[in-house]
Amino acid sequence: MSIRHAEEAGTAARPAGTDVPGIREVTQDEITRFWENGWIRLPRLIDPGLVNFLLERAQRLMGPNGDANEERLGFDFETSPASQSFRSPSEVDELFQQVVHSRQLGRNAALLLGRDHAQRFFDDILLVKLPLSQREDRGQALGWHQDKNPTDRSWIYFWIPLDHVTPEQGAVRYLSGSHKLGPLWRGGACVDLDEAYRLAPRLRSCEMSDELSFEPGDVMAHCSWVVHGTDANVGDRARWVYRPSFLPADAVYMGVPSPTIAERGIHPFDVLDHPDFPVVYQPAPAGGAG
Ligand SMILES: O=C(O)CCC(=O)C(=O)O
Ligand SMILES: [Fe+2]
Repeated sequence: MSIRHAEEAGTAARPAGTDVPGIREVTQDEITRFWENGWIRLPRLIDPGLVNFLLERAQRLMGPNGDANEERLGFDFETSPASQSFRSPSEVDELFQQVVHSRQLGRNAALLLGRDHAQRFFDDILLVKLPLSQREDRGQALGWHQDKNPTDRSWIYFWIPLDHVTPEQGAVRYLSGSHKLGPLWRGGACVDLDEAYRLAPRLRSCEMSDELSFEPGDVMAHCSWVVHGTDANVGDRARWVYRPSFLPADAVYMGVPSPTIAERGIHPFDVLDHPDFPVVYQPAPAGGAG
């Protein structure tokens, strides 16, 4: 069974670009809607059994309630007060590594971006939005923002709930179509909706996505420059989300301050050719099956 296979394989290091059982390909209809809106909900992209194994491993790293990990200063990003985070679980856990190094997530990134081109894995993070009632400093809304992108072309971000997520737990919401407006303000900077409309009046014409519920295995994908944010977790359970990111292998670093890139000796206008940003998907050679 695919689920057992994924867990058993969890101890063996495998080369980037290996297939992982239990991850499906995006459909043509999903690709079309993604490009219209800048985001897409992908029901059952991942086998729920595999997601459950990831949740168990996330809980080993962060505790059963997602609040027990000590912040590693200078390493875990300051995502507070919106969530408790654990950066780069794929560096310390083989199952996370297998999933983000899987050929399928890379290929899905290429398909969503609309160009059958090689893709790199960039980084990953666990984002646990704790109930506000329990931790006021780790469950607040995350303001409207575009993700920081230090390169010259769009990335793909997979927002992967590791457990059931309901609207009151603070799921991600998007301003549909806003990616077509390009970069609007400093990447990563979070603002309230009025300020977003003041900075970019055309955002008023972008419909806000509904707050959705998720079963384990359902995934959201979004591209660079789509404006998004989350509400607070006013529920009574922690919201577990895993968020890896991918970029085209030929994207070049534009020099936007990024310690993750610069400390690896990558200079402006270089591609991100480094073992920490492995190519996880290569298209089949011309003439081969795609
Ligand atoms: O859900 C979160 O905690 C963060 C969502 C977000 O901004 C993202 O995935 O880029
Ligand atoms: Fe974001």
